[in-house]
Amino acid sequence: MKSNSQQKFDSAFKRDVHEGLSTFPKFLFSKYIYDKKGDSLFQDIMAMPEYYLTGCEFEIISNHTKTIGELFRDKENGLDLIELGAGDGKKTKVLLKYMNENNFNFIYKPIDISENAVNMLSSNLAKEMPKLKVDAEVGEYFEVLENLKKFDKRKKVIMVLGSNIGNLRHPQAINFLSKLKDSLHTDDLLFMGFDQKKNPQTILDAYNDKAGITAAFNKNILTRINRELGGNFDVEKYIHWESYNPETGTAKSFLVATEAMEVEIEQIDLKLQFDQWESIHVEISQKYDDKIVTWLAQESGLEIVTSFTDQNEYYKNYVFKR
Ligand code: AVJ
Repeated sequence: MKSNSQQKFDSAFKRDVHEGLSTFPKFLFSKYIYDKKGDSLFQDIMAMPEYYLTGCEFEIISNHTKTIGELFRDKENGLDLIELGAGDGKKTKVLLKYMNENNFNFIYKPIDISENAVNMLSSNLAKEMPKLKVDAEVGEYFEVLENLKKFDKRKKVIMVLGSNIGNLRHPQAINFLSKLKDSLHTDDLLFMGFDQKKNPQTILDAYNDKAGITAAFNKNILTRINRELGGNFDVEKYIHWESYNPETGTAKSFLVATEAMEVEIEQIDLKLQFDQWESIHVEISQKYDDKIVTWLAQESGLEIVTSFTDQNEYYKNYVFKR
């Protein structure tokens, strides 16, 4: 049965914002950070010295290009390489180049929730690798999973880089992995990046940079609500707060109201009250180790084929099959 709030709104964004800000404790989904400004702030995050994830995964893919590529190869029919959450494709390009130069007969299918990111990647690839066959798509993970069934004619490799799975709590991650498994045939592979547990300070620093880029990134969700839904958040009156729990491996970010405030969001007809120091939970970035990944795989019916890590063992890319 549909609840009232589901019937009232004409977009998921409106519905989710209404729901998240009407409950206690307040929350918003981090996927809504990524508009044009959010995409560009995330690009800045990936370039920060504190945000080690991108560099580690780049190191892994660069140091093991051949091994990884050859795992993907299908000599007879070639393959479809599908990337969920492709972003700017900086790390993927290393693999694409190798595959392009070594007779892999393949199509690259990048998928991202950001139309802006997909367009930039497509035009960039057309320039840098004109011979590459690219078939880009805008969409959300779970929607797109259904369409993966189209790619059933030959070997398929699904990639999810950047520890993007870390935005999901374990039950959702298992749901996501199970659906990915359902779309895999015997010879298909899943190549996925998982940021690892490490010194808690290193993790905190990655999500709490001194220049305030991560703060601006998280606050962008309020700016977006102001612009797109007619909100009147006084963005300056919220601080970004990061926490990391070494027991669970969960990094969580919050926006915290520095004073009591009233906020109105016109288009969803919502008036809300913030107490001083009340929080909005905006993101989780889960950290993993082999035990957790093995457990997630087991729960999802996947088998770990192999894994690759960087020199510091900060980050790991796992290869799964069903
Ligand atoms: C793109 C979800 C992997 O959680 O590390 C970076 C997003 N948020 N800094 C992450 C993010 C703050 C990032 N993911």
